[in-house]
Amino acid sequence: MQRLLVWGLLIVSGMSAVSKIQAEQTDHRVVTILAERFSFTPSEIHVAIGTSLELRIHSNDTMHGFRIIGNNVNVLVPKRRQGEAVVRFQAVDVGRYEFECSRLCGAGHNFMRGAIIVHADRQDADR
Ligand SMILES: [Cu+2]
Repeated sequence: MQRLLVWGLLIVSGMSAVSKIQAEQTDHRVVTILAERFSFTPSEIHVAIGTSLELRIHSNDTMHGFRIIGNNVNVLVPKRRQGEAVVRFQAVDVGRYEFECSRLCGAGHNFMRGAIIVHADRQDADR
């Protein structure tokens, strides 16, 4: 009986050590994006899986929108000098996550696109 208890304690302490390592490996990154007619800069953001990404989007001209396709993110980006939109994105799965302007802002509106690219390998992420 006592032996069983010792084993149980070993397993529990082993699990908490693993979750601690995972927590320490979570990268938090803040990226500032400039929105203007008709682009986002940067338009590609490369992160490693596990990254907690915070995007701070501000406009250099009129009001824009920022939508991540296939995700439920869709925010307004206030016009120049009126503040910024903050979007949080957890890089849970490897892949390419396209974003676009979601507010009709002029003739080139459809060109306002970009992507968050989530890599399995940390070395492929932006530094
Ligand atoms: Cu637009």
